[in-house]
Amino acid sequence: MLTRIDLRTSVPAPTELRATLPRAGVDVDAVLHQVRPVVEAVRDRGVDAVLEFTERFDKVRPAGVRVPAEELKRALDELDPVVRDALRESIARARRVHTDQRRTDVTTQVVPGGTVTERWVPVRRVGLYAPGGLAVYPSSVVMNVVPAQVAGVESLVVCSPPQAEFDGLPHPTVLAAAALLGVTEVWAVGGAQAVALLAYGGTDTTGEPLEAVDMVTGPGNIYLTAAKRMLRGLIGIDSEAGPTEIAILADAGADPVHVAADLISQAEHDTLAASVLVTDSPELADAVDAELARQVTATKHTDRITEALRGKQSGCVLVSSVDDGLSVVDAYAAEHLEIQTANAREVAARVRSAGAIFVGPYAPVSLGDYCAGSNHVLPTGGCARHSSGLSVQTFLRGIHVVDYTEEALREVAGHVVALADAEDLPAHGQAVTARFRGDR
Ligand code: HSO
Ligand code: ZN
Repeated sequence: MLTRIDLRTSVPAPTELRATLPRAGVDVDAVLHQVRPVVEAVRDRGVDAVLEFTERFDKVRPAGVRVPAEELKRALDELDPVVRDALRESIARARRVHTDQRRTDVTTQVVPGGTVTERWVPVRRVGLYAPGGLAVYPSSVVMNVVPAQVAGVESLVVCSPPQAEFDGLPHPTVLAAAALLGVTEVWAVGGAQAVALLAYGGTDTTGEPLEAVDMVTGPGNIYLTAAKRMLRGLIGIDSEAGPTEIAILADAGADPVHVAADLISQAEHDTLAASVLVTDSPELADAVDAELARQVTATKHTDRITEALRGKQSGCVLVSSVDDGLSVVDAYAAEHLEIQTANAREVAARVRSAGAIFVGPYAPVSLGDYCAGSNHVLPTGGCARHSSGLSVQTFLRGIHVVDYTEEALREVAGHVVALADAEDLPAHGQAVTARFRGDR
């Protein structure tokens, strides 16, 4: 079922290796021309334009953008208690992990009388996006809201696309998750128009203001991602999210039933989702293929999963050792990486690039999707080489506060002047010496 790539004789150097490995070719730039008119219309005509695009893309015209408070309450009241308890557990575990990510201000005494303090200040207002599409994502509401709340963000709005099936409201479980988290502001808007409205703000059909935000986070489709790329700068964004990915580094001791189940679990998201097995055992590769064939027909979303597993973004990479496997998974830099080898903890400790690492036989990616306590908004498309997933840090800015006494400045003045002169920026030096004119 998975296309094989045989690297048993040699593993190329990282750059070439990256080009060899399977990956979805998602071209965000190619849709920018479609997204630009949407963004500009929302900038110029506000909510009128938003509702037109919503009608066109989501096939429903909500009465307004902001979801009334009674709808949030109703969604929570009507939520299946089993799901409510599960969401509560997910929130509690995520809060535990994210609380430990909080930063404390650090003051460094650089010289006597001269200090630099790094002061951590939360972004004031953020927009958090939970996608619609093929599935419903209340868990993504949790994963966005928890780090923002723990960071101390003072004002946040959750956005999710309106559903025709629910009279133009976002999915009720998304609303219920927001309510459970104590979120009071939810907008029924999705796609590029959501990012544009978050960036520019507007006025709702009720006359109420829809306040612009400083930052937008959360995964979405390619149009939402294109809008984030376009508006970055005016607003902050997290890393751009592409289709979800799972890579599994497994040896002969791994259980093919579990490996196949985990590959299938992420293929379930999207026909473009990537499932990649890296193994030094051709026997395991065969057994996983057989299991995939068996399990795919026995699960609900067979068509979508089959297309994802057969797509050029998925595959099985054969290597001659776990060490070589590590080179492969580092070059690939998966959003999610499972280590199902002997000494999984030691192998995992040697990984340099992945959005999140799942260690051993009892840490499947779907645990992390919902209830591990870790965050599931993670870098895709190889961005794990340079970026991390969503965390409290995402919503904080480290401001350097510089505090020097007269003496401390006088003592370093000569060096500032020398560097300013070396850069042919003498006025920089003069700004320092102006303070010590009387000295000369
Ligand atoms: N695996 C997805 C997150 C998710 N899975 C939400 C289920 N619901 C991207 O990390
Ligand atoms: Zn998932």
